Amino acid sequence: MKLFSSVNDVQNIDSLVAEALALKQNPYAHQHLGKNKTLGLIFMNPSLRTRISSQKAALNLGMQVIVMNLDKEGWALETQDGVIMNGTTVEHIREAAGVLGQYCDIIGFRAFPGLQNRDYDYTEDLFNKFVTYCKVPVISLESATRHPLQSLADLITIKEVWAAKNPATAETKKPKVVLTWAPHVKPLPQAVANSFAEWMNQADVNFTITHPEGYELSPQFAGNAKVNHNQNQALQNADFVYVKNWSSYEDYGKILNDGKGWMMDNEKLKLTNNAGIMHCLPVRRDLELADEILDGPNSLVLNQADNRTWAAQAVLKNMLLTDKF
Ligand code: AN0
Ligand code: CP
Repeated sequence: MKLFSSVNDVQNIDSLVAEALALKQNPYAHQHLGKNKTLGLIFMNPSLRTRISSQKAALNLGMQVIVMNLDKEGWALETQDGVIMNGTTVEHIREAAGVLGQYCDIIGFRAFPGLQNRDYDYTEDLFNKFVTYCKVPVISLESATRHPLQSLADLITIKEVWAAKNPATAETKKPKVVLTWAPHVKPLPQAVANSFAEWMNQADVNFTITHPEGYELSPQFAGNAKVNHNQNQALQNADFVYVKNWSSYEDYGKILNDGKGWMMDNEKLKLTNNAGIMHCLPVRRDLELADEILDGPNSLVLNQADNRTWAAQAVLKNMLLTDKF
């Protein structure tokens, strides 16, 4: 694997999940694989989980890790070609990425969307330019439209919990997975929801999306998933509920309503099949998700965060094993 930017970069998602679960059982089994290899983690936006879990994964494989918050610690980046750089930008992405690729064997890169111009964000211009100019394998640490390491960790969590709950029938019985929109006060990217939908559409699950009207995801990501604007109906008999806010794709980057009545709480939990409740974190308590859920027995948010390490380690191991190395 030379690029991990979406589910389409993975040959077999079940094998990748199995690989991650094997690494979770035996984290140091390949501790010499990364000897004298350097992972660079380059952030244009904040991070807690992605930053630390990716470092941990690389250290488990014996790699060296360099981290840079490029938006704050680097020179102001120009991304457009053919501009005379007589304004505020100091360094072009062509040189910045080219230089970073010389120092690192694999690079993780995070760049959120501006949420101003849908066409621009959905071309993944910045992420794709970084991939082109750094010339080494790249892992998305969340780009404008996707967060694949998160989605892989989410799938690992679902498979793991489902197998533990149904030891005899996990292989034959599909869980019902519901992605539900949640309220928020800031316009957030669609990336986590897009990516989760893209992975669930390829996984062995029954998948439903619920959100208020106007929050339809891009058809490219929603695919053939069932969409229900009635949250209570959608939650019926759910085995897993994935809670996430996103801003509108149609009325791009906008918050369309106050989201009253959409927060997942213990009342709504009763509609489900005692569902595991998921969120990628960071979560705003009692706005996106009720305290009582986060502090209760159904919350899987820490399981998901734990699985971020094994997701990253499975991807890194795969990259270290490609012909290039
Ligand atoms: C980001 C998002 O929604 O894409 C990162 C989530 C992992 N969340 C926030 O900005 C709060
Ligand atoms: N879930 C996630 O990606 O968290 P961070 O933004 O803290 O990395």
